[in-house]
Amino acid sequence: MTTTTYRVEGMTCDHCVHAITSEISAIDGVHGVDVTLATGQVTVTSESPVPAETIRAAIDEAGYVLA
Ligand SMILES: [Cu+2]
Repeated sequence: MTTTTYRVEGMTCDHCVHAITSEISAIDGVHGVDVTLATGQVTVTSESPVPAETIRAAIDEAGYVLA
């Protein structure tokens, strides 16, 4: 298992947390997504490292920006 923390800009409420969580959870091999709204931190647990571009695309799809 690999755990990586990213910072996402633009999240303001529980809806944002949900949108980010569901987009990243849909990535192959991702087992868990933990979002801390106050700091904008998104911690992703996956079977093997997920390419940063894949994470960026998912965050993009949800309507937010990878810092
Ligand atoms: Cu929101």
